[in-house]
Amino acid sequence: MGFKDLINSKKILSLFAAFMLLGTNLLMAQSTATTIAGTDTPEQKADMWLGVGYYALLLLLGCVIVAIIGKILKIYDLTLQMQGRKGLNWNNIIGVICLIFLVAGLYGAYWSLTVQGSGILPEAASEHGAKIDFMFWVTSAITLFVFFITQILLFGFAFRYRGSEKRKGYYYPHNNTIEKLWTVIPAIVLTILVVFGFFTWRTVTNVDNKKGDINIDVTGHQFAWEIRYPGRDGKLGSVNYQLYTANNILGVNFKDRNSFDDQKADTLVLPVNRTIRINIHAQDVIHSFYMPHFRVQMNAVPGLPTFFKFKPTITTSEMRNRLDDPKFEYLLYCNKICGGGHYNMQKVVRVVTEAEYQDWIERQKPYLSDQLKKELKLADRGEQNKAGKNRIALNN
Ligand SMILES: [Cu+2]
Repeated sequence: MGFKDLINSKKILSLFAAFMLLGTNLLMAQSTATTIAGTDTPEQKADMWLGVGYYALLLLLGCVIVAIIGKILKIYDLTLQMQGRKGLNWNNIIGVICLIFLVAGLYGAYWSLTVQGSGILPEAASEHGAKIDFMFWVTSAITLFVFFITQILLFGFAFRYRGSEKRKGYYYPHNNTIEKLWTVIPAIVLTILVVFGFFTWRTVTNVDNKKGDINIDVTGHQFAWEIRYPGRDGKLGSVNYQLYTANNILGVNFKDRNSFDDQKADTLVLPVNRTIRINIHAQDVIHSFYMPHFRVQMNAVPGLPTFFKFKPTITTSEMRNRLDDPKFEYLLYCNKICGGGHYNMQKVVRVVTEAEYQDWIERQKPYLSDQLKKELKLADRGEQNKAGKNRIALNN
């Protein structure tokens, strides 16, 4: 096989594509980690692509080296045969390669578990989070067990029973009992996992509305989250996208009395051990409201308000002590790649004591700003402005 054939080979090309993807992914992850503040300079981008090129070339080099070693072995084999000697034992070579692959692969899996695994989230900071974590660990334990057993059997058998002239293959085409076992056991395990997940999700999402729950509206748009608290009455005023203006970017309806005392906030501050209901909205594309430390995630869909109820159980300062990290903050992310500035949709979430919460909420500004008050008076005078406004709303 010449170099041209090597390049034309579909296998090599698909391997190359997979490697490119992996390399790009890895480098993009690294570059967002270092440029989280939104300073992705052209030099950094150039660096990233240089890195991708480097890994791609490295793969090509690796393929060429493997091909050359293969060729050398083949030539050596042919020379031996031409001299009338016994050629290389390819069955042994392939068997040993399988064994090396098994050991290297299992070590790779172990390395990934310890290195990437050490970046796992700290304990869940919400009441339902513990249930989600339990489910995660059960699923991981089962799948890891199956993974190790199947890989050892697969490559171990390929090595142990590699072709040999001394041995004759045992013809064993079918066994109904084994077929039944490997169909029924995975089916039972998967059913248990799915039913387990279904009931856990039900307990997380089927929560009654109770008095004293805190209702907060969070609206995603490209590229930020807007937060609205309900004010003293504990009720959020209704919203309508047609009421959108530059001063009323959430389209809050001020014909609804509940809106009058609504407040806007820059940080999501939550009192510990109170049930929080986050009403999730989106104004342009689908975003995803994601707070990993609380095991909370829900899509924000334009035109379809969703919600998530949960109870934070560990304050920020308590978590800082537990992790021995004085700079630790809970974070709210967007978990849908919603556009160029997606990485910037990050907000600090602070869990505080009830007293601290009361003190903080007192200091938040009303949503109904002075400019908005002026604007609303204008709107009252001329109903004919409404059509123009709607056009603005629709364009946004
Ligand atoms: Cu987003």
